[in-house]
Amino acid sequence: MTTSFSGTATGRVGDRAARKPHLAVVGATGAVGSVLLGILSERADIWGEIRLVASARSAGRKLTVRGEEVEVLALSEEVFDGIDVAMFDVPDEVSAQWAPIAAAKGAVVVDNSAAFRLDPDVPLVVPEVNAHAARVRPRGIVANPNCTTLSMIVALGALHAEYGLSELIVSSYQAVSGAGKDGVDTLRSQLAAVSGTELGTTPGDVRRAMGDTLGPFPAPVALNVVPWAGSLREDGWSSEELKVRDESRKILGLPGLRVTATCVRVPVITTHSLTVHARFENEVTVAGAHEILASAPGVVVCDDPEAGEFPTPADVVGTDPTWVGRVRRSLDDPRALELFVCGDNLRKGAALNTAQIAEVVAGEMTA
Ligand code: 2RA
Repeated sequence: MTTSFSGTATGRVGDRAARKPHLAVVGATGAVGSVLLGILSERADIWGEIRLVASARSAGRKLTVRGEEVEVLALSEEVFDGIDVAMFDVPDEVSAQWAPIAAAKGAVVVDNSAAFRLDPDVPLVVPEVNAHAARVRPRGIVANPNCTTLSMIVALGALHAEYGLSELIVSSYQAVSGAGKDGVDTLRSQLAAVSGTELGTTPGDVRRAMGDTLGPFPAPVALNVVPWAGSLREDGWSSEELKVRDESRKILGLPGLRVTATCVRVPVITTHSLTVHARFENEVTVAGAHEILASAPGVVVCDDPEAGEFPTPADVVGTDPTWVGRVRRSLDDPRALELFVCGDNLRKGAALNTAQIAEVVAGEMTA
């Protein structure tokens, strides 16, 4: 069956509680959008109409959600008629223009761009950590954090609730799908080019072989690690590193939290990994940390190095939780833990968290 803009969604606040909320997915044809449609099809079906929206270029395509083919509509003011919740996964400038329009038409926007994350009138929400924040949204917009922050923050939120976080030192090992389809295509073609060769044994040989096929990366990513993600900011920091700092502070409600991040791209398709040095107000134990993490919603502990058990992106990809392993108390600091954390950057790092926020908002509407 094919459905399209039905025009049946007439109600606003008055009849919301009596029916399922209507959802728009803006950016439905993108990499995160397609994961989102899969997630919407897997999770409890709380939505009335699901309307799919994209740029005019993609309008008319048919995508499957909840087992039904739905025609993609071009982004316009009218596509928000009757919509209660609008998920946006589009470039920052598109969100900056269109999220306020959707909100003015009465939809609560859940936005996965960086356009509103640090706006004091926009909550930045990870439901396992600060679901309450989604209730206060002066602009009618709730922001979804960046995938790098999201890949670690559920575990850190649980530890913070018990021990009181005072400092984070983070290194990321970021998958190429964080840089979109171009990132994935670039790694796949570079891997094909290096396969079966002796490349990677003399200075610059991989770079010379790749020529100008670096895609969105400043150096070859196959057979390499690249200490860069995002764009250049003051004093040599990258935008990605500042996001880890600013977003962690806002989500945890710790504006003075000391945070240092170094963001690195690695030849992994999907799933970001991070090493985290987390310092707390109180002394920590590994057994205590294991207990906290094992009972935290959305966290899986995988930590038995003797048996070779720790999370790796190749094992974690396609799953929903934040996976934590290599939990150690710092040798020189009884208040600090060392962790290795993995999370699928397209699922919890983007689409899943967006869907979870939207479910919190929908729950309010139907309560
Ligand atoms: C990246 N975190 O991995 C970015 C995507 N939002 O490049």
